[in-house]
Amino acid sequence: PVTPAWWKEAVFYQIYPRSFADSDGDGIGDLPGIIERLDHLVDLGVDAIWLCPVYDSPNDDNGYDIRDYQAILAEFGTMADFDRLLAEVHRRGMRLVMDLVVNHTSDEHPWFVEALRDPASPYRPYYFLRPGTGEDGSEPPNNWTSFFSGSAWRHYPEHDVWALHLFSAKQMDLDWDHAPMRADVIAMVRWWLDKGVDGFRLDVVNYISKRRGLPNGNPMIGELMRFTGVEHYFAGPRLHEHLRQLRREAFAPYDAVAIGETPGVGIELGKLLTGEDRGELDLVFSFDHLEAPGKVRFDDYRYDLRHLRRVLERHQRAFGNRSWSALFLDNHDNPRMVSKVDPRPAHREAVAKLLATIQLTLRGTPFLYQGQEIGMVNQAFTSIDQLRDVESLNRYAELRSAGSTEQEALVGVLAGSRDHARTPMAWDAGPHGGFTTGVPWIEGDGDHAQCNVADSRADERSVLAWHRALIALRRAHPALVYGTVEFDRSARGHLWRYRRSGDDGEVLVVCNLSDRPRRCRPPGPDYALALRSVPGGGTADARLAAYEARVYVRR
Ligand code: ISL
Repeated sequence: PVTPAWWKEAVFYQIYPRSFADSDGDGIGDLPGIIERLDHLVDLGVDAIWLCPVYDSPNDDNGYDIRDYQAILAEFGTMADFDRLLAEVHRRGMRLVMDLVVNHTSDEHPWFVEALRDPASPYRPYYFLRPGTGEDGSEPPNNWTSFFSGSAWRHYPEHDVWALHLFSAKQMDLDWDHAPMRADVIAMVRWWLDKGVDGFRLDVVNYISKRRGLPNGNPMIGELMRFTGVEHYFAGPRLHEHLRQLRREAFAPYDAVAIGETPGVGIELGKLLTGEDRGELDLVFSFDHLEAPGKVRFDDYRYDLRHLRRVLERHQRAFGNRSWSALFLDNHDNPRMVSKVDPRPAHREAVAKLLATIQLTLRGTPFLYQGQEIGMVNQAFTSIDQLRDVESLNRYAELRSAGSTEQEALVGVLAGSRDHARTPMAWDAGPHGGFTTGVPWIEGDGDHAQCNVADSRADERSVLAWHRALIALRRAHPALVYGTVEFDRSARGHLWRYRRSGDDGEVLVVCNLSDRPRRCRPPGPDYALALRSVPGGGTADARLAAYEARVYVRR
């Protein structure tokens, strides 16, 4: 038996505001733009929105570098626009979850400005400001590296001090062991919850506790991506304690949902963080399924869906009834999964439908990312000038200074660039896909003529229609939320078959994970075919087309 909760039943939809809908023609998505498009989400059938950061920010990392937690980024609108958005979301019976970025702030946040300026400032201990090492202090305090290239330390020679930043040089890590800092964060979280937001997605929240003394990292660990130091903070000594305080003092009094973004925690720690008696998080995002073994995001390769099957089966078997997990394939930090699986346009729709089926019928809370519902794919970027993301640009510069040619450096960045997921949402076949009447902050490559919301709505066989049907099916069959999951051991390799069973009945899912047709004995007459992703053939058809998915309901 599973304890019921709205966030277990909900289908979430992630909005990346900068690229969703622009209402005023400045080329940048905004809050009024989101409001204008809310009915698309109602039509799709989603229950809740995760809104990426909309706070005041100098935008070094598109809002993940916050300057003021209690103000709205001017490009996105005003606090009045935000209040209207929240009211409009609630009026439609949906919920709104915001992004909480409290591992770090912008270097332009007043706390950091003060901390840097005045060594005696009460804000000094909010951050990791340390003297340099080496004879003249010209070496960083330790060997940790930034996720966005180079050392994790920024040197301020004029202040004779170094500041820790695990991400960009404008994203300064907060010291969670400092109680007054935690109290300020908790007050800020409560301020938003008082407004009525329904919860938060907590950015890299498993990184908040750093090992005291900040010892050097072992370069062998995290070697694949050259991240040195991770073992000292990816699940630091006081992580659970800090999460419990945040839960107790901020989330619990409002019954708000806490969704952790937790890169690298693995199954056991994921279970611990979401354990229902532990008072920490409700859901976690884990990332183990996103790359094939031995591969990293920047490798250019075809993703074999048998890997997805292996990881998800292991995860689903292990997670049990007392902890819960988020299910996602796309987000704003990753190239589009459809492109990774099979970049050939002829397979796009089938792959998009197959992925949707997996995501919406397995156990866990599905998070769709904008554009996924119409099958948006990666962009054919051809020049570094088209890229905007700080991670891509830093990596490119790093490769160039290590001796790569322009072409080599571009190739080294393209496959993994987060910008693939950040191109404008395609609303219609018009200029810039109806995203803006101006010049978009990042260009799309014209693909919106083939793939957009307006045309998809008019086509009952579209990827959009398939998402809508799956979401409706999920709503009609609680077994798809609370039921057990059982994987059919006789179906091997590319043929994936699993059952979701609950008090209300049973749903059977059959997937062909390959680009070749497969034979598959249809289930007996007890099962009615509810959905089939590839048109043609009858219920008893024993041949699955390339990437076909079918969903049967037991009579
Ligand atoms: O290892 C990583 C970097 O390549 C990732 O797992 C990284 O930790 C993760 O993508 C963190 O993402 C979140 O925090 C970042 C921000 O840039 C991302 O957009 C956000 O989702 C820093 O705030």
